[in-house]
Amino acid sequence: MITTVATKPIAGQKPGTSGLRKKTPVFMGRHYLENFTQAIFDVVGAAGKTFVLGGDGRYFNDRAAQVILRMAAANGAARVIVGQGAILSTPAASHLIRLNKTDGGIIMSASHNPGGPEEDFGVKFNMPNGGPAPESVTEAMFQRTTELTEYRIVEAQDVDLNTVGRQTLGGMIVDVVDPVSDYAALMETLFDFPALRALFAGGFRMRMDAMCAVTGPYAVEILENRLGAAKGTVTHETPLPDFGGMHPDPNPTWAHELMAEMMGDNAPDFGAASDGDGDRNMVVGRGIYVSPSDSLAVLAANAHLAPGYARGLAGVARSMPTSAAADRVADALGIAKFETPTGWKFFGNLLDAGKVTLCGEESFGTGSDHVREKDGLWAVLLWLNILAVRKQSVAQILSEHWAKYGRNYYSRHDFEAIATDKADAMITALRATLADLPGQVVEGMTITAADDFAYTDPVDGSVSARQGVRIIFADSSRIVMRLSGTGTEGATLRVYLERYAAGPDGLDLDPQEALAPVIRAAHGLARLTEFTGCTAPDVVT
Ligand code: VG1
Ligand code: CO
Repeated sequence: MITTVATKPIAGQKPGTSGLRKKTPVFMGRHYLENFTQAIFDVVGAAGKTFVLGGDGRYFNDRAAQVILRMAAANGAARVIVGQGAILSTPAASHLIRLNKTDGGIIMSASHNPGGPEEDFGVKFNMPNGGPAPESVTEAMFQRTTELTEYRIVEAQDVDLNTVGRQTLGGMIVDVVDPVSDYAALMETLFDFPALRALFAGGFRMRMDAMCAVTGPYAVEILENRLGAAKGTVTHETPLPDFGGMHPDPNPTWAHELMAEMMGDNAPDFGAASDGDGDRNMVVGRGIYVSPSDSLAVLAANAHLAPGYARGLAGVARSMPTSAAADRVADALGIAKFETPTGWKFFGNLLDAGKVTLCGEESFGTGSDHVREKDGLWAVLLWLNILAVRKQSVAQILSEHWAKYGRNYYSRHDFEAIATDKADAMITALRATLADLPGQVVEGMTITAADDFAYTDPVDGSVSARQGVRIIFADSSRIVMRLSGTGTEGATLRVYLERYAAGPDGLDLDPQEALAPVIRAAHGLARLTEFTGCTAPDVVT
């Protein structure tokens, strides 16, 4: 029985960098999830359509899935494919959307933000290509939330999401599928599994920290069951509603257990971690951390060693704040390179048009045209494939890479939970100075350009303005500043810092030391402490 429920618009249902993210109690509030879900279906249309549904298993994931299913049925959807237990990693959801040629999907996740009754929850819509909805679509959804007067929902018992198989809800088919098997099969088509099995059989040791989030079951199946990595290679492998209290953000600060092991005596050959929804990855060698920007560059330079990329790459795209290390590889390979705003949704058109094969972001995101999301485990497998072929350590691969291309020293400093008005005031003041910056000398470095990044999509011509302030120096050092679009509390200021060393000397410095003048210049130019009261970053990556 379909019920039409009267509702009123709820303020602030504006999707950010990657969907709508709020504190869980907000999402659990009266009509909050229902209004946003109705806005999604009103914009994309549900009648007769097939969608994918799943999430990272965080608190409220299971309840939200039941609500979304009942609303899909009430809005006339023909079929929903759901991961068992309402679980799907973000890349696996993207794959299922594409594999089944569906009309899109709804992913429940707040990604790297902590989960639990007092933590974060999120919902986003992905398009039939498997990628996050573009700004035009998320903006239409937001507009719709401001004018809603009712939503539709079927009154029914919960669907049994624990059992794989077909059921019906109202007139709608619900197919509960194993969340891992199709994804694992896709990975087998891209990477040399026999070579990886031989690598592990030869004694190669790895640690994968799933951080009590969604990657656990995927990593256990692929690394331990299919590739023969030792049992226990994957730690924190059971997804928990509160991620076991962990902050599932794979960076040196939050994945500190992994870092300690990789920097310690008896470290394994290779380490990796992933985030809440499985789309991010951190890669660590024995005794050496790989910055995400360098990881993208190394993957681009070596991807042809894996069967799925043996034909070579069409091009490489990176988000604007990501270092230019990947550009140097693209230039050397003679392939196209693109610079997009932050957020995976901007890669979708380039991937669909076949202009790029690999994409990456400094925020621990790498992926390729195999899906339309970044993909943590994919990146880990590509690294493993490269290690298996080159038979070198991560440290050797990095040092050879820097010797060939030079090194883009890189770091991101995050200043969290700043009062929004203070952060806005700082950025506004900084914007006002941009026109006067070129020609100025700061910390001995001459500024050659300063702007607020605007992007014109080369495929559909859409324009996205104000995507981050950048200040570029004559020696190709660079400062970028922008405010996060995924947080749920106050503002997070991200300061991205880069400095290039051509080598052969000076390739082995501590990045924070190498970047010291750039860091000082950033604080001075933005009058960071004066505006925000912050002196030191909360997270350094
Ligand atoms: C952050 C990252 C961005 C990433 C986004 C979603 O956005 O900087 O690179 O695409 O998170 O990743 P922001 O606006 O907070 O800087 V995830 O793993 O949260 O889906
Ligand atoms: Co994520």
